Amino acid sequence: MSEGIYREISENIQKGRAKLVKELIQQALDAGETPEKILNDGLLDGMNIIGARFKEGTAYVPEVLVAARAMNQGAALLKPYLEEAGVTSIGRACIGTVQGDLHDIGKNLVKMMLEGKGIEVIDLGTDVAPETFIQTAIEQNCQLICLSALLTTTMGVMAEVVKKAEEAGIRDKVKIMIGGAPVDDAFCRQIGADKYTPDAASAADAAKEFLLAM
Ligand code: B1M
Repeated sequence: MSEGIYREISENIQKGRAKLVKELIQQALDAGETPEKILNDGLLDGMNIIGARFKEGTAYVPEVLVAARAMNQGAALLKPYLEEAGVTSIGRACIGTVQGDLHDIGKNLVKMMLEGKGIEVIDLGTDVAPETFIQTAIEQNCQLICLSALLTTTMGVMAEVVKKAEEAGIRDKVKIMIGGAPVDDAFCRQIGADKYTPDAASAADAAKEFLLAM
């Protein structure tokens, strides 16, 4: 199958045509294309382009929203193909986008990749208060707390989560992982979190490494 299929998926993500995106993904899968390449060169390429247009002011919120919906539906279709066959649970994580932040596409991708590594994931959704992460980790026995933030105005909430984990006396029992466009390794060290990863696949690798070492 030609590289054209990825361009078509990308273009239709940008136009928010969820149904067509799903049909194209199925065609690509049937033709033996790998789910990782479909995700990276098709879905994420489309989201990156609409993201750049949003930034320069040539795409607006409604267009970004329909693109996001197409992206989420396409990613859901790919999910079973990205999961490692027959894996049993190696641990439990809770994940969410921090308080004040409604972006969930990256968080959903991280969730999907974690599940693909055999990690049970409790998805707290978006706009999640620091206390909710801590309470969930305690009540549900989560070894990992995974935080996503896309806004410079909300990344500070991650520091609150670290602080509340210390106050609750669970800091040495959980690993706190962070990610999202405005954060980096230096910020991770600054707030005392355990790991920053730049993308969903490396987040899943790091999570697995933590759980196997715990
Ligand atoms: Co918003 N938005 N947005 N937005 N939005 C950004 C983030 C922005 C950079 C666009 C811009 O202006 N340049 C900008 C933030 C600027 C800043 O803070 N510096 C911005 C803004 C300003 C806003 C609003 C304030 C706009 C407004 O209303 N005036 C508003 C805020 C609402 C709120 O949250 N309170 C807003 C709203 C929205 C929409 C609702 C329209 C929509 C979200 C829809 C949804 O999520 N369901 C939206 C979108 C889609 C974007 C952009 C275009 C795309 C984000 C995205 O989904 N990318 C974004 C611009 C951009 O990024 N180019 C933008 C694809 C996704 C796969 O990437 O989430 O980065 P990402 O996830 C990556 C990695 O970061 C990583 O893995 C993923 C890839 O594998 N990752 C982790 C993420 N979490 C991780 C956790 C980990 C590890 C890795 O460990 C736990």
